[in-house]
Amino acid sequence: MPAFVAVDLGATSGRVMLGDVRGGEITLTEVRRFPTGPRERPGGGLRWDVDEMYGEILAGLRDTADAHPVSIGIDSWAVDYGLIGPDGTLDGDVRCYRDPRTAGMAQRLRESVDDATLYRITGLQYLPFNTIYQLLAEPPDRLVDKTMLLLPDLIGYWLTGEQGAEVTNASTTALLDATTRQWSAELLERTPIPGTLLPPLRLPGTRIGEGPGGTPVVAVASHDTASAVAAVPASGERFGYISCGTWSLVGLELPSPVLTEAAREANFTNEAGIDGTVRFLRNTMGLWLLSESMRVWREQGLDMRLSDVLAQAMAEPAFRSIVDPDSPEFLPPGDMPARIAAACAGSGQPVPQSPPAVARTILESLAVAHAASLRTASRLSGRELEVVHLVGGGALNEPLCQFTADACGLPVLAGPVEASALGNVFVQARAAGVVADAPVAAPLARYEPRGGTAAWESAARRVGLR
Ligand code: LRH
Repeated sequence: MPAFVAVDLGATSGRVMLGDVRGGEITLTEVRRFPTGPRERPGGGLRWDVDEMYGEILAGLRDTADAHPVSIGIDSWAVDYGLIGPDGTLDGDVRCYRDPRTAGMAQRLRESVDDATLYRITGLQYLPFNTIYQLLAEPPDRLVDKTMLLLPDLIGYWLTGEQGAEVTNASTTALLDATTRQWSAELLERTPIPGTLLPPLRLPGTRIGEGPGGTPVVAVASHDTASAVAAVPASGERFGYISCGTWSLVGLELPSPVLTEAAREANFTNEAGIDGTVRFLRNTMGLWLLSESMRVWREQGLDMRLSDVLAQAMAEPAFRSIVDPDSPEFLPPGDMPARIAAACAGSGQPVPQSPPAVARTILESLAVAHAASLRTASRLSGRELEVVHLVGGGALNEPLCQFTADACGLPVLAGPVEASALGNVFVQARAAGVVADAPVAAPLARYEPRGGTAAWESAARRVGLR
């Protein structure tokens, strides 16, 4: 039975998984799990401990050796990178996208490239941490003589010695042309970012090189969201997806980018998917709001499990207070419950007074945002939706799945939970000629919409979500 190793790095935990393929079906086994979360370096900003992550990955790979894997693939969150110097070593830290160092960089870029031009070229939604803004925040001489490797490409380089940029993740940098899928010569000309920084592009399914024990390392859809969407068990075209974990990535799979002014104004992104597909989606802050709240409550001495907080949240009154999950103040780590309280007070709504009340606000607000993004995606693309696939860790959050079905007025099919790892294995197995079709995983659960969507739409209007 051929086996493939998926290294799947998330913003709170990383996993090394073994994917066995039998009769076209992929079964995943977790070999190793380790925490990844960003750390503050005193005076040096928020960064990822990539050395520790790499040690964990190597340990996980050693544990898979007995399965004699056909290949290894790596995916992770987008946009963050390491700089490799002329001597081939990592120069400095890999900074976390939640670091506020990019403040003011959008304005600086506008001096040479206006927003409409940037969108026409890249099709990328404005997010303050897009790689282009992170690079502009670097001292310019730091970029001279360097090669930028996005995180999965950096791990791939350490494993094989080969440098490159996998295209699904490269599309999140705002340096890739969404139409040609090449680095944009126009942007390189008009910004101080040196073209020499960007390594050659590679497509999902190409061999990167030889890894530990001679096992090939294969480029997968190395952006975790691209891998997750490749694993959405949908049939037909009329589906929306929510890749729900730290972030909720909410949108549609399309054959070509939507680069209209309306799409730009709605802040929709056109990220590159496998086989030339486009992920037309909007980022919503996601379960980060809840996990960061839980972290703060625990620090304050709360002794409750997430499942208890969620159960008690269901006993709280409906629609008491709604926030826009994408308000910029929710992006950095910190006292999330206090920020949510301030947002409620600031919009004249009752301030949630307990962890379950805050959790209720978060769950309803996320569902409101999910529905708003799907409605907008459908309007902008002209595609009608019949069903929503919610994949990733959020598929285990029953209240969120139910509220999302209610707010969208559409059935929600939840699962698979490990969608990124599944998509990762799928691309490797296809490259090896072992499978042909996208993985089909039985949904964990189906949530039918209850009642009409009017109350949800009015909640959305309260915070100006469209
Ligand atoms: C999800 C994700 C998302 C990006 C963000 C930085 O893990 O890759 O698609 O926008 O992290």
